[in-house]
Amino acid sequence: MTDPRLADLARRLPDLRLLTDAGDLEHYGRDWTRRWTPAPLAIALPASVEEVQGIVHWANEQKVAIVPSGGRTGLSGGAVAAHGELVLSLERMNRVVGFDAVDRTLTVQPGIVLETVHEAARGHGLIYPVDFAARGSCSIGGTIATNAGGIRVIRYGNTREWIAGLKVVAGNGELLDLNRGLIKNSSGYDLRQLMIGSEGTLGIVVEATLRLTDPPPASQVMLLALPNMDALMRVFALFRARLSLQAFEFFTDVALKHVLAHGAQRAIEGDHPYYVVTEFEAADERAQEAALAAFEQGVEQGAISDGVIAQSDAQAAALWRLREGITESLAPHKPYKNDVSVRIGALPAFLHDMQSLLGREYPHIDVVWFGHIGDGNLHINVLKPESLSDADFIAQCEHVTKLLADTLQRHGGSISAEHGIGLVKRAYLESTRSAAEIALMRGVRQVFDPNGILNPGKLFV
Ligand code: 2HG
Ligand code: ZN
Repeated sequence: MTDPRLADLARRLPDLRLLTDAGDLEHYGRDWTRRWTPAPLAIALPASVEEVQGIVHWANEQKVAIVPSGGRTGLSGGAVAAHGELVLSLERMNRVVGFDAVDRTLTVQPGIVLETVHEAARGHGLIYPVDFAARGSCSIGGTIATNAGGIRVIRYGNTREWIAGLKVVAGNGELLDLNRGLIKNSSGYDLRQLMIGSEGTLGIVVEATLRLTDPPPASQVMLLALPNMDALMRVFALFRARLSLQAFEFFTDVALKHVLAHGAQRAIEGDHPYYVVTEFEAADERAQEAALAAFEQGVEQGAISDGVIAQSDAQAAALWRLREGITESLAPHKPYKNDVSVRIGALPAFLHDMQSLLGREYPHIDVVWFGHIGDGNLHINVLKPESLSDADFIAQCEHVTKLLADTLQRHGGSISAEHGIGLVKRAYLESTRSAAEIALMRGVRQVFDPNGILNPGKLFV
């Protein structure tokens, strides 16, 4: 360790695994955003709460910034280390700590992968319902830091609903045991909830107690083709009124073009501008008849042009792939990502304004719309044309994002629905949160992390 600060850290925590090879710095210094060049000081891989605390104490004394790091699947730059920070990777703290059958909770370390949590819950005949495409690589700690949403929010809500307790090392080095699995706890500020979605700026989750629930009844998956954008909300209203929805997701023909080119199977012939993948509970014939009735009504109203219903698990997976494969299929095009939300009731007017804004600002650029329309959450990916340099493309997108943020503000929406603010959207925070709110948020950060060592530069400019 040539850096004296690292030598000091190694002296204090002799068993701490520290990496400084160029390949490791590059690997751990970035997340799924590819905009920043990774340049961390080193990577620390603690194996215990004591080591995490030791690192935080050291960082406070040495005034070294820490970037808490999970699966680094984030899309907002929240886990990027580009300015000599210490990356604190929680990947070695990845065990299930315990299951409580009476409370129906699973206690886990933060580095556990979401899919492993799903499997552990299923092993006890229950489910952990937060779910999305990055399930195989994202860590539970990261999902807590961003209050991750995903494809089942419409039925189960965000991560926030499923966290019964958190152990956290705050920025000042204190170990906090928050809420301890209680269902009812009316004893003042809920600091557990404050941690959720704080993007690693208040504390580092070192253990989480997750609520589990019963598996849903058998479900069915349908793919629908729609003739226009107005039909989206009409079909949503029809399906929601008749069915118990597990998911209601949409994408455009441009998104479809990319997933098909990336190996997914076409399920509906012909050209249609919009598609919906919906999953609904269909335990008995009544539910299946209700689905058919909703479908037929949609067709009669001219809101549905075509549709297929999965006849097997394999077919259901193939339909889901059309939606879940989008992010991966767009990655080679260096997309500029927006992750916005408005109230569902505000969606029709917002979609209308967005469509004209994006059509005007990006006349010759592929813009891919998809997302969790049933939650009022849209992902808008703008694809970089070959003719533009990275810098020019981002400058153009930043300009449009400002206009988009103004549009969102008019409709009472948010510049980040589920990905977080990170580095990517920090310049637009004030379009979503008032000056008074941001001042209070900064004050809260100051209390938990007086030296500003946790993820500085993220969330706030
Ligand atoms: C999804 O819903 C993810 O698939 C990723 O939130 C969205 O790539 C994106 O923009
Ligand atoms: Zn999403």
